[in-house]
Amino acid sequence: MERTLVLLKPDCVQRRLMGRTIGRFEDKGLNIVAMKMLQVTPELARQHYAEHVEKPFYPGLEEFITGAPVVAMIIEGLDAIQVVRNLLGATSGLKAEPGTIRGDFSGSQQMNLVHASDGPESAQREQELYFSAGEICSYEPTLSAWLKAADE
Ligand code: FUP
Repeated sequence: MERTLVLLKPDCVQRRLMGRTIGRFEDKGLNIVAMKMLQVTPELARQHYAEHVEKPFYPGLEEFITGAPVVAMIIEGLDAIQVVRNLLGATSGLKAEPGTIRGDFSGSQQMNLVHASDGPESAQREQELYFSAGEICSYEPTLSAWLKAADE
């Protein structure tokens, strides 16, 4: 089992797409083990996007991500990091395949609705950035036996 950090970005919240986006993860059989709404501060934005802080697009990205609330989630499942990235689609909504969240709902590189960790290290780092251990609710979904074989 893997865990990954997902953010419903300000455009997702403002466009009333939270429910449909969360539904995509639930429909796939993934397990949401933590969730909260928060306002990203400039300081948190710089930590989250540490690898991009020096890039020319960073000031616009910070203004966007701090411009309205976000919803942060930890999502759990087999190969959850890659499975969630696949559900999101390519970074730019203009390039993302139809059927993906970004491909179906976004036509923008910046306003691409959802963030998800891109590997095991960032998943760990980003989970710790948004959640304390006590905010994570581990539980066994009663549906588990009907979502995958016992030896998977
Ligand atoms: P992703 O891993 O899909 O979130 O994408 P990146 O880490 O490459 O980029 C982080 C965020 O910066 C993306 F959500 C989109 C945004 N971005 C821009 O706004 N302009 C750019 O030129 C590149 C990325």
